[in-house]
Amino acid sequence: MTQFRWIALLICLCSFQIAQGQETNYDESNVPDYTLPDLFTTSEGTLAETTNEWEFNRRVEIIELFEEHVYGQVPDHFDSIEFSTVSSNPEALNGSVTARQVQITVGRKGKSIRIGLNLLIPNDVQSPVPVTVLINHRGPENMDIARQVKKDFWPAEYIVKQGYAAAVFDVEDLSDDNPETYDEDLLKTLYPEQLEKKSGMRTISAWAWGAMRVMDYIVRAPELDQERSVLVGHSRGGKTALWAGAQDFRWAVTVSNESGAGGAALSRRRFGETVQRINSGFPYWFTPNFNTYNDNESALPVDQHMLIALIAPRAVYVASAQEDQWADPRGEYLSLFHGSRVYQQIYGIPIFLPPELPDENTPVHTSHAGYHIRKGEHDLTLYDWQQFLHFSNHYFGLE
Ligand code: GTR
Repeated sequence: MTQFRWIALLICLCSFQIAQGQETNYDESNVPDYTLPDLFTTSEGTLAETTNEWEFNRRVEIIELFEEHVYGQVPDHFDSIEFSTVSSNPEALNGSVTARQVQITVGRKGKSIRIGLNLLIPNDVQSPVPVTVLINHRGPENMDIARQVKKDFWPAEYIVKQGYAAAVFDVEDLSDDNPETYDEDLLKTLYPEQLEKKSGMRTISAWAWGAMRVMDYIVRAPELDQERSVLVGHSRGGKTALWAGAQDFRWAVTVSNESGAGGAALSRRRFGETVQRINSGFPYWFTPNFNTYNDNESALPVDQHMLIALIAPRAVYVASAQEDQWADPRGEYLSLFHGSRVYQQIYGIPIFLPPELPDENTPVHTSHAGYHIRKGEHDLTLYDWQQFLHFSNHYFGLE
């Protein structure tokens, strides 16, 4: 082969790889120029300036855009919901905590699904107690109510010591994290019509739906304080937390830990995991319409800063990890930075976040928006939980 042919073949292979989305960009200088969709300008070109214009017009429109193009719908209709206590031990953790297992049964059109909820509620705190809920996608070892298995992913002892109830549910009760079986629970049982729609719900929306049913329990449990509720998700769970918190006003604080692509990270930066990579790796997470934006992010009518904005005026927390470049820490921070403009502009709540990514292990906490980038790798650690609760304590006036 001549030298020319070799070069031609190499160019061809490289462009094929790029077309296949195999190249991962970790170089800031390769981030393309991009313009984010304006938070406040509606598709008709009008500007949302007042709380009413934001809440009843632009905000509603943004939710519909996320449903249509990214996550699919989260249906809010069902026929029945029941809560039953499966077990209760008021003497857990040397008598300091009540351990309770709850079963949530939701029915529609004669069929039903069940969600298990594990709770550890501190006994010595004045009721109703603030509550954290973890969206768990890492299996039973991260939600052991008997505390035989203890992991920092759900550091229940620490959480209850801070005076919060620690609650956790398993995403697999809603939708398996599996391309073959993801539709077997919530989707096929309660909302089969969603599978027919191009903007139908898939796993992230199914898991967000589950978080909303957990909130249905919290508002009915007299010992839990919905007004001091904190929804926490890590990675795929973080994407879910943001999508649930964006829609469900009942959560007081929404926490995204290292949620990356399709979570807090700005899609248009194409840094680390891209829309194309996530859609090919996890085709069952997002609505089929999201594929339209594979290597075509600038055509998206939304970007992830708008998801953050939907949470206002309630509090939002975004966390990153320095070695987790796949999740694009800078893109996660910039989402918070741009999205949090809504607090000041619509609600008159000043948020002073620095324009550049904060230093490692140096949390930046404002009254309604918090951020930290932790040293180390992709994970949900005790350090992360400590920052979430420190921020929440401040937001709830607990310190
Ligand atoms: C990765 C995926 C990310 C993130 C992560 C996780 O494989 O690409 O989007 O969700 O998994 O959930 O830990």
